Amino acid sequence: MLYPVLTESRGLMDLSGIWAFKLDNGKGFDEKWYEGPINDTIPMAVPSSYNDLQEGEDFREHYGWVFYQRAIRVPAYMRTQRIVLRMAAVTHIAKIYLNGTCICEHKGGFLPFEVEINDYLQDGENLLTIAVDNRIDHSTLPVGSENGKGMLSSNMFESKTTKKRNNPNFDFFNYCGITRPVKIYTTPRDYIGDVTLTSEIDEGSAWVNYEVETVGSGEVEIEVRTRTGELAAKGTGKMGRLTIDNPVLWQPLKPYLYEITVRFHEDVYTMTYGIRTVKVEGGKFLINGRPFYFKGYGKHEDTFPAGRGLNLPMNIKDVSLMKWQGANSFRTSHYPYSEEMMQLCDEEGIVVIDEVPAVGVHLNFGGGANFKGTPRVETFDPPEAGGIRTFEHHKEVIRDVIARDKNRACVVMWSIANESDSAGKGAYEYFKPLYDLARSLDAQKRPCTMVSVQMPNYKEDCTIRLSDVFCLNRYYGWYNCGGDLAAAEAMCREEMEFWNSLGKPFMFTEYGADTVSGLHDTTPVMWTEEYQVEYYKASHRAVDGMENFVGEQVWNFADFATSQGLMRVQGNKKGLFTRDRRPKLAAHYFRSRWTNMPDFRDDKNGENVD
Ligand code: BDP
Repeated sequence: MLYPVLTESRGLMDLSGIWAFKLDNGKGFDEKWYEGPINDTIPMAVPSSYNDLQEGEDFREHYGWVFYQRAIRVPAYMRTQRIVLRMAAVTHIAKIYLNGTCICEHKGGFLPFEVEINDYLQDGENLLTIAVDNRIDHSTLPVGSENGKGMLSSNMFESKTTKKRNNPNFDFFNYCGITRPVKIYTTPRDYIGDVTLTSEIDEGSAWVNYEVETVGSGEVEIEVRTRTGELAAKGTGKMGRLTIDNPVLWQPLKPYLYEITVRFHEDVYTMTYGIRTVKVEGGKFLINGRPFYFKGYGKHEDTFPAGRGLNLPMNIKDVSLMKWQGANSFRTSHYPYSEEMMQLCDEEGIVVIDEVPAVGVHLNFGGGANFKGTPRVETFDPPEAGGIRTFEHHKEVIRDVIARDKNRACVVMWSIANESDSAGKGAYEYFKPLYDLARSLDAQKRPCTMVSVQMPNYKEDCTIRLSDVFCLNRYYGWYNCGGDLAAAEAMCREEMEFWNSLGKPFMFTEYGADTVSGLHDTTPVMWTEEYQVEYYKASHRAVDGMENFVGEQVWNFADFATSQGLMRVQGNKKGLFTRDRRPKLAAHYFRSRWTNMPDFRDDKNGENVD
């Protein structure tokens, strides 16, 4: 799906701003709040998560629907064109009403969707209402407990409350709302529907293969220009292969983006594109044929008070901090990040593992703060027996993330899930078709992975049969052997020797220790800044030098909000940075480690070779 841009043929209006907002009191749909201006609303920022923008538990922990509303007018000169309303992310379920008519419904909180609105627009003022449901259960991604019931991780014993609430089967706060921009864009009636690009490189030469999807009649023309505007290649026809002379490649931290212009009849679409290749060969992860080493993080889109709302200044700051630390990559744990962040990574040369929102596909374990999950149910049992019902939706999110991000140079691997029940009965049967789907949809044929949870029976993990790269979340020295780093190091090494023996690349996609900023001790005890540093040093002693170990992504870049729980101190504290991006001791430790560590394994001097 194309990102909306302003061109000589396309209009663009951003509907960001203050909208009217109201929590559903259970009557919103019966009273048809979408048919007219809603009474007693409060102002609400769009885009943003709403949860932290008003005080009190009832607001923050609201369970169910909320309504957003605003008036829109569309300039008369645009009305001859095709007019599209595009939501970049509404978490988790949306119903879109225009002048009282439901024009679109969508499930999934982290990917864009759109609807043509010409037939519903009136002259003058139009009433746009977006109803948003934040409920999660065994059919949603991410997964929550069924029907607003279930054990909270803060409960040692069963609670008698009948109050329904979201019980995430994952370790981050269930921030909701219209979290990314809502836009209106226009195209001519005959228009460019999609563009797919792939690259080949060979000893100083490069080719860009393109395929353009169109609606209507006309001829396709495509141009590739350098950053300074010189023509690098051009072609005609819906698909073709363009030769790029003297190509400049997109490289980690040394990005180069070409400008692509596609014309079709009256329509013009422009985008940037980086030429690079990605391949797994033996135990190596090759970018442009060179063995890359991932240095970076699992992250979250999580800031105060926007929650998961698009925060452009923080995105810029985060990439700046990554560079300050000598990092080169991150994973979009645990859902696709904003298109603006992906564009920034293309422009800044930050390598991304792109993850779908499949977290919590493990009914006996909810990750981090929630060890309980939903007991006595096998994850992949048939739905009638209480098993997970995410399979069809899982296919949708894979399809949609690839449709959105397929042309991005920064994306080097797809992550099909985080910490699923990948050693459970039926896991291979559930996941094999999903890997097949991702592989068939991605024209760039990027490697696929699934991030696996620490478990004693790791040799039964179905990722061994399915993944191109083994991505491991390991907490030796925290959830296991906490306070005994010598034992942690030995156990970690023993397991890593197993992964190293399989002949494929493997890496840490999570490892870390909760650390409250400002807690210090001469003896490094758990929760202190000193312990976090010692924890990482022990982990590194266990894996450094292993032949097929291709990277280290810490958990987490920064502290982040979670559900309340006995193991969470106003959120998860495993950040190298605090939530407001102040460095802990470990941030300096990694800065010194990573700035002395090359981005490519074939670079013995610590200098990257062009
Ligand atoms: C893993 C999860 C991650 C958690 C982390 C933790 O993948 O979402 O936040 O551990 O416990 O279970 O900190």
